[in-house]
Amino acid sequence: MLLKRMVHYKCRNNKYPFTDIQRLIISDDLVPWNVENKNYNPPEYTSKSLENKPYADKNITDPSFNPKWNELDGSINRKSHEGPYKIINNVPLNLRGRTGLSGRGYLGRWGPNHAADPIVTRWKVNNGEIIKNLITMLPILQFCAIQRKDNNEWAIPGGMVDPGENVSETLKREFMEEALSSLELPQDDSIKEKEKISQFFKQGVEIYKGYVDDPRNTDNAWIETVAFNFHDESGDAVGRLSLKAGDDAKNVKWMDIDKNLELYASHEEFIKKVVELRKCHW
Ligand code: RP5
Repeated sequence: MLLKRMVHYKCRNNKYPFTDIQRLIISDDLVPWNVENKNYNPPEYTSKSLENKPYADKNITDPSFNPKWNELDGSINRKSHEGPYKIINNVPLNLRGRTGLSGRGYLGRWGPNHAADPIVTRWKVNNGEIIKNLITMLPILQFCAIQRKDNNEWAIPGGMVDPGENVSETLKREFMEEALSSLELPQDDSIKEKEKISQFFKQGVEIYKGYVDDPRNTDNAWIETVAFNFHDESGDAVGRLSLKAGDDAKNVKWMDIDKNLELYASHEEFIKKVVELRKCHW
């Protein structure tokens, strides 16, 4: 069966984040690369802030830049979770199609930029009883949400996978940095707590793997993620820890899940998949 992929819209028809660069306006039908659009000539933008950054590729025209597209390139993973992507004139083409902007924007890598998203959940309780929604009569699930410092949007506390890093390590690390502010903890602090958290992060369920409709995506660079649900059924593991925003997060909280959620990038879509898995209120 052919899987219908979502059309991206958060990286289309708007200004590129924190710039005055307006993307070319592209209607839904003109998004796919295989639909001819002879006059397509989008503006180009690659942030100067990427120059000489250890996590960033060189300019595509730099003769010393010889990436192995669609492969594991040393410790840099240039493979997409969704199979091979096309290269035209030595530049990767966005998996979902046109975004109205060429270049790399703020993204470090040409092609896929790999992220990981830990969706940590617990039941909403009152005096030990799980609270149900009065209309659907289904239990209410909460997830640990952070408010991003860059644009104030609420999101899953995800982050980029470091070169050579195992995704399971990224999932735990990002949660600890953004939701528990682990970067501020003294090294020897609460060793028992850390052990408990490590155990908790061993029992995740994969929810989604692939393209993210992130506002930073361009025609030649995009974010992909692996999202895992880590559920604290009893609420005694991570569910009872005091959350503290850290690193790229300005706020953190347990957020009730329902269909009115408005989250960063494709994060609502990932939460919806957790709802199906946990059979809870939406
Ligand atoms: C989203 O951006 C991913 O789903 C992940 O949550 C996040 C990674 O970017 P940073 O938070 O590191 O900026 O597309």
